[in-house]
Amino acid sequence: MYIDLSIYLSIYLSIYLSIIYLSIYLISLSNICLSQLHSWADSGFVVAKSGINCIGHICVLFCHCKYYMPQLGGLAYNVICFVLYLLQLENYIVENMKSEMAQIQQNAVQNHTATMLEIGTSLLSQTAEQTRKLTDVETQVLNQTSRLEIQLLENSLSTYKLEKQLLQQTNEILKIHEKNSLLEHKILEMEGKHKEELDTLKEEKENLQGLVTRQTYIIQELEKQLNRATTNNSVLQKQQLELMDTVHNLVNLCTKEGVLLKGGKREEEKPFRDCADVYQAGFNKSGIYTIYINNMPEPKKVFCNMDVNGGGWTVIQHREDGSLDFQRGWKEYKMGFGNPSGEYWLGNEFIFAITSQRQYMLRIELMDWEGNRAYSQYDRFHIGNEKQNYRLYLKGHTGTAGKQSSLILHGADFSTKDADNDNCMCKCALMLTGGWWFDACGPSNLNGMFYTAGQNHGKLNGIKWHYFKGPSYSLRSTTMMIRPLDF
Ligand SMILES: [Ca+2]
Repeated sequence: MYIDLSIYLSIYLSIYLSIIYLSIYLISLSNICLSQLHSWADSGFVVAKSGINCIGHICVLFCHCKYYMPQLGGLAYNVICFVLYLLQLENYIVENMKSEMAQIQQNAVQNHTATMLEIGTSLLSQTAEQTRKLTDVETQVLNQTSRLEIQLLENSLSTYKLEKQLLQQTNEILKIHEKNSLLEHKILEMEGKHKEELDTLKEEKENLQGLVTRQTYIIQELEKQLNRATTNNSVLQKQQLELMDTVHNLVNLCTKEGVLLKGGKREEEKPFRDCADVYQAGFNKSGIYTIYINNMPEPKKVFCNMDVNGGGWTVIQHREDGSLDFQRGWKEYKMGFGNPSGEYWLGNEFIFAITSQRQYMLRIELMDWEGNRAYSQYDRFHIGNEKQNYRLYLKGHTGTAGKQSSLILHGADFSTKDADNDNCMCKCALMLTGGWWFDACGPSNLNGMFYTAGQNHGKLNGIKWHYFKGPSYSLRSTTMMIRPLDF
């Protein structure tokens, strides 16, 4: 269809080009035959006028010009005829072409419409696709927006909660501050009260210290008075003892003379070194006897126990009623004090001298406030001299006053309130009273304070024999006595 159309168009163009060419040529001739042409035209001399309206005048012109321009010859005629033919052909073509062109145009319009419809459809489908995509995007955007809104809401909620918590914390902190203030106030009050109490206590302490000082002074005065009284008493007792001794010696003399008279012969008199000698001399009654200890310048009166465990015991310590003060110094414990008829301490110097004569054993008789009796016995006993602080030496413990020995078996020096020879950082003789072989301070002290019945419990400074009655029981009576091992 397009090819045919182009052919027609080319033909049509070539015809018009030829006509233009010829027109240019003939114009040159127009001046020659213009007048003739007009005259013929007026007379109606037109042969080829019908059907060739548009160029009828030109055809007539050329036909008539053959007469007036013979120089044109047969060629011009032929050309004109050919032109006429071409005109007729053109007319035919135009006629034919009208329907075909209409058809072509219609087809073209249909094609164009179809194309446009296709394009429209395509555009519509593309638009629909784009619309769908847009819808999707919009949906996504909406979803995203919703999520963001939800997150925003959640964040707002979290923020609200945090704010609430913050507020609560702030309130609690405020409360704590208030409590702290209250506590500080109370502490200050208490400090004030404590300070007042402390001041009061200090005052009381000072008062008490003053009282103690006064009491100590009074006690010292009383002690002095007591000492004076004791001295007086001792003098009287000494006189009494001397009288009794004299009487005793007289009795002994009478007895001996009686024995001699009875035996019919006189034995050479030997001085008694201890109560064992006395006993072996025939005196089997407990009482006071005079003995002559080796290396001692003067005789010594002692109490001889002739009853316990076969008799012959020289008593070196005895307590029974608390009538004698045992809180004494080194010199008194050295030389002894008290009365052999009652409570007394023989004296470390005498004990040393006796136990230096031969081997001795020691027996300790005890009685508690419930009337129970017990004893501790040692197979060996002697003490060192004064330079050795009258150190204690013991061996072989037996008896009923405890399975363990309450005297220090490994040895201990003698201590008094004015001679601290114990193994304690403290001064045992001052703390526990009396003179004794203290360790640190050890489980016994038979020279401690005498406590009466009912007062004897819970007394650490009493008459103590730990393995018999415990550490704080003060005993009722004690007797320490020695006898030769070979008695
Ligand atoms: Ca000490």
